[in-house]
Amino acid sequence: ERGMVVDKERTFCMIKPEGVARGLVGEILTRIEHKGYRIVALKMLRLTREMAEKHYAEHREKPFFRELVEHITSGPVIAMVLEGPGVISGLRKLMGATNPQEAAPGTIRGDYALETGQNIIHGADSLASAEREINLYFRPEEIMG
Ligand code: 3AN
Repeated sequence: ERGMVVDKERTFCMIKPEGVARGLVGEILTRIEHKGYRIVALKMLRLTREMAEKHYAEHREKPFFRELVEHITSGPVIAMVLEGPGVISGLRKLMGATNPQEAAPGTIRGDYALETGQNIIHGADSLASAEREINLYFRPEEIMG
């Protein structure tokens, strides 16, 4: 049934190194869980350069690509798969705007960040990105049904 499929929408989310270093993991997981999304996979890892370049492949030509890769590999991150109706766009709303100075109060970036390069959290921006990123970080058996 169609509704079932929509309820099972999944996205990829990452708490970036500065979020982990600043002790914001619990706060961020709380917001995600209180909203009603289900955490169906979660791990802490340190990205290799190779993984970071794959993750940010779409930004390869951007002037900040090098900085992005340096940053994301600078410390451990929390990688997650989240599930729930409309979770791809819903997570983006919880996160707030990419530039934290433009992110609304009440959003994660709006409440806890000031700089784009230190914006604490990543969320896939489309169904295609979500599928690609989930497969980059998790094997199917690591995701709880
Ligand atoms: P979002 O993370 O909101 O999807 P994207 O996909 O445009 O934003 O950018 C990916 C990451 O690249 C951002 N989270 C941010 O850390 C970094 N980034 C984006 N724009 C800039 C910029 N102008 N300068 C430095 N870093 C940037």
